[in-house]
Amino acid sequence: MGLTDCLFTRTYKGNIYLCGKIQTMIIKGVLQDFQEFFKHPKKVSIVIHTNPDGDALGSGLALQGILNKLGHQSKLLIPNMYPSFLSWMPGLEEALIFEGQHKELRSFLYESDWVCCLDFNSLKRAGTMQEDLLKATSNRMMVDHHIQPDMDNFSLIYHHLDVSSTAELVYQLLAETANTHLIDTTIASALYVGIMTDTGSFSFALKNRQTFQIVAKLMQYDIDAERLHRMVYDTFTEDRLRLLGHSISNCMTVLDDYKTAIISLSLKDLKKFRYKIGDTEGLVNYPLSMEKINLSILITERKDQIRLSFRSKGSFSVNSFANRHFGGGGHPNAAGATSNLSLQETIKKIMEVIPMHKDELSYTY
Ligand SMILES: [Mn+2]
Repeated sequence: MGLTDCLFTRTYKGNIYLCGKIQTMIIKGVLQDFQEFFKHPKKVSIVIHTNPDGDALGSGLALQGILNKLGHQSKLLIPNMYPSFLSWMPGLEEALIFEGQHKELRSFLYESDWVCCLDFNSLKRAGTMQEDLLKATSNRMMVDHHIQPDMDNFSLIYHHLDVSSTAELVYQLLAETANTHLIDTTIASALYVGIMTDTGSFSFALKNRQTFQIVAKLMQYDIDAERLHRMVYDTFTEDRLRLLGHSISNCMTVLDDYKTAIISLSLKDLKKFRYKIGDTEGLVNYPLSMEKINLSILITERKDQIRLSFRSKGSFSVNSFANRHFGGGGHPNAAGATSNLSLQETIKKIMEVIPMHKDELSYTY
């Protein structure tokens, strides 16, 4: 089976297309709609989610690169600041950040013919930008891989659960619409960063061989994969590495009976290590490196709310867990939520709900 053999093959409920072989794919619109989108130059806002990660930024910058080559006028619009370990990504200097540049951002957004939402499944994930997105009269497209996409607020949807990342989907979409010839080293590098970061350097979310086939194709564009890895993962400040050490040594609780580890960080902890955006990125993954741990939870106190990150290995769905107890969501093995309780109350709630999942967490993986 080729890269794109199975798409646009079966009609389902009128305008919604579901792939016949891979039931986890949802496409709203027909191939021609997507082709037309690329073909006719227009003004396009590319919007990514709050607290943007490597996949959001990588897929956004790649799509922007392609659209601009096709004569579109496109800009990357971001709800809040990106982490410093991704700030080197080419093209980011031209992006507009809602927090700080909302006037300029709004004027571009409201004049746009299309808004492309990348790496998020519902407008609420755009946080502070949600209201403006709803007000803007532009057409909306979603390209995403998060569970249960909002079908109603988008006229075109390109969505697949069983892919590594949105970057992988952007590549697929370019292949479908015969635009891969426009990929260059910079665009390929951006897509590579998306796939690399959403798979934790090719260690999870690897559900199909297509991920590696696409990476192999990206390598044809002379990308420097080793350098890209170094730029993202080996650029810690001393404070960030010491915060990691502190988190594990002093702030982690291991619940052996529930195969769970919890790290909680107060504002005081963050301040002590001069926290900067991105400094806790990846921290939630460390407890899973313990042999018997199936669930890892990171609780971080922020000025206005508590942030929760959940990771699991094996069958325990953190998407369901985050949704049931905190109204959050994400993927089966990686999800997030927020809490309006205090840090202590949030920890207490977690300690209360974990025992409810004892049986589900008891497996050996
Ligand atoms: Mn993603």
